[in-house]
Formats: sequence, structure tokens, C-alpha cells
Amino acid sequence: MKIAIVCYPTFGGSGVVATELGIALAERGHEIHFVTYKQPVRLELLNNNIFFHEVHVPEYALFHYQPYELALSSKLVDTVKLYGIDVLHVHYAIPHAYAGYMAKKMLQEEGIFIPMITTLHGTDITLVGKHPFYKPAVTFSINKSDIVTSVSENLKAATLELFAIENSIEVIPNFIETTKYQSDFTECQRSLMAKDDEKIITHISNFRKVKRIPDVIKIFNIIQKKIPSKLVMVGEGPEKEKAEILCEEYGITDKVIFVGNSNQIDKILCFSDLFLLPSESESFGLAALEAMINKTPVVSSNTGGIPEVNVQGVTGYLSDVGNVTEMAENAIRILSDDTVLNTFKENAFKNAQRFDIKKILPLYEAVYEKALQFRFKNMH
Ligand code: GMT
Repeated sequence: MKIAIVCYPTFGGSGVVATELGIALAERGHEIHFVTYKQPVRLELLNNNIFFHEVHVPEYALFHYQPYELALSSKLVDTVKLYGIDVLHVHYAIPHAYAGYMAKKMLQEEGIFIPMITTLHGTDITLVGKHPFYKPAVTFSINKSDIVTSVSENLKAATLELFAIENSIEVIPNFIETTKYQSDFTECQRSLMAKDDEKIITHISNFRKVKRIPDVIKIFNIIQKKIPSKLVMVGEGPEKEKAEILCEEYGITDKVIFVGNSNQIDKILCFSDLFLLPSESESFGLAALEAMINKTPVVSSNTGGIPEVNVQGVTGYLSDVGNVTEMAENAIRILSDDTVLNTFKENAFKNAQRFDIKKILPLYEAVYEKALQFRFKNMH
């Protein structure tokens, strides 16, 4: 099948999911065309089955805002025609579903029917999409998609609650390639980050407000008083400076390492003992799953779709948003006994297998097959 994938190419859950999905589909023999404004960060290799089409938005002084949706929909029209694309899969509703729908209508004028699948990822619904300035357009583009999928049950429920949705929504959870990790474990180099007697705690995100970065520092500050430890902060974003200032106030700058964005999160996670995810909202928590597959237990908030990934008392612990004291206590409980820690590590790894890409990929393939049926019906 020839599939065009639209996504954000930057560090961040939806782009990572879209890229990994495209790579896995290409390995299964599908022809994948990424259409976006930059080569996706995790897309290192282009091969016979993977193509990248860059969306250029020419600058024009008259425009206060450059019209990306317009350029994207035009690029989609061209790509579909040039490569004979069968289905269009857009990740993140804003503005991708909207631009995808415009492309679909333009192509229809030329007698080409292209089915569109929209995958909802989280902030496109819970944070940005529900804003009154976007809501009508987001509702419209979800309703006009041929198939809609969401990455968790919780996100599906939130979408149905927040928008007047007429379409059905299928839940296809995010996934992880499990086999990759079984062999890579030996490469762990924890001595780079901490002394032998220190535990390593990690947080990975885009450092936006929704991640509650100050909570990460507050939790760690309580932990480090009881357990010799280091905190590794991976990522870049608007809350980073606040976090650095908080570390100075607590006098823990020597114990917190800010490593910036990284393409090597598995290397960092494989020597981590605990992952912190105290987010305000989280549709799934892909970073938690990435931690779990690297045998890292998770102490998180209990918001959104996180409970569908992190299992209370098994793979880690969950607390109410903002309850930093309880999160720190739970972290200390896991970290203070190596037998307990190892049990949580093994449980995290075992539970991550529920999201093995081998189980999830066929669900997407079934969706594409269904979309092709729509195409067939509309063309004949
Ligand atoms: O976490 C972010 O802020 C990035 C955002 C994105 O769209 O890239 O992540 C969302 O999609 C991920 C992949 O499906 C989910 O794992 C994240 O939970 C979700 N983020 C939020 O809902 C805040």
C-alpha cells in the first residue's frame, strides 16, 4: 500500500509515533511518504520504501502568519497525484486534519478519492484543540475524516466529551519496538552520569507547562535527601530556565544534569532507576512506555491515559496531579530496597510488552484496509 503520513517532525510524542509507525510499515513492504516541513528527527534512514517530501512555505511580507496549511494541502495534492498514494494518515488534528481534508476535496474535483485517517494524540484535543478559536475547525475536520483513531481510551472519552463528534473513534494505543531493547541492554554506561552508590532518576519531555517541570525538581529534591541520587533532565522547552532556577534555590545544581534534546534516550533510560512524569495532562505518556521497556519503573500523576500504561503498585505508582510529597514517598519506596527496585524494573519491562509494535501494527494495517474499501466504493 502507498501511505502518505503527515506529522510534526520535531521531538515529541506524536511525531515519534508517526515516524516509528512509518518505518515499521516500510519494513512490512508498504511505501511510505512523509509529508512535513522538516525531516522527522527519528527518521535517520530513507530507503526504497521511505520517502520524505518537504513542505516549503515561501515567506511573504504581507502575511503576518505564513499559511502552512495551504502549502501542506497543496503538497499533499501533488504527492498523491505523483506517487499514486492510496491512503492519507494525518497525525495530530491541528492543522493536519484540516489541511488533509482540503487536499482531499481538491483531489475529488479531479476524480481522485483519497481516504483520510486522523490520529488524535492529546494536546490537539485537550489543550489546543478545545480552545474556542480552534474548536469549530477541529470538530469539522474530525467529523470529515474517513476514520479517526485515538491513542488511548481516555483521549477518546475526552474527545467525545469536548467536541460534538459524529464519527466513531477507534482506540489504537501507542507502541514500542520491544525486540530492539533485549539486545541493547549490555551497552549501559551509567558511570557517565553517577557514582556506583547513586541512583539515577530521569525525566524526558518538551519542558512545556503541561509537564509540570517544577514538580519534577520538587520531587527529586525530597528524594535526594534520603537516597544518594542524580536527576537527568532530557529535553528542551519553555520551563527549563524555571527548573534551573529551582535547582539553584534548593542547592542541588550538582545533582541535576540537563542534557538537552537527545536522539539517544534509550541509552539514558537503560541506566535509569526511575522515571518521573508528574504531568498535568497526558493522553498516553509515550515517554513512560519508553522508560518501561528500558526496565525503568515510573512514578507519575494519574491523569489522562497514564493509568492505561503505568500500573499502580506494579510498574510504578500514580498520584494526584501536584501531590509531590506522595510521588517522592513512592519513589523512595521503590529506590530504597534493591530487591523491590528489581521487581519493579522487571514488571515495567514485562508490562511494556502489552504495547509491542507487533501487536499494534496489524491494527493500523486493518484501518488502512478499511480506508481502502471506502476508496473502492467512492471510485466505482
Ligand atoms: O507530550 C507532548 O506535549 C507532546 C505531544 C505530541 O503531540 O507530540 O504528546 C502527545 O502525544 C503523545 C503520542 O501519542 C502522547 O504519548 C502524549 O501523552 C501526548 N501529550 C499530552 O497529551 C500532553
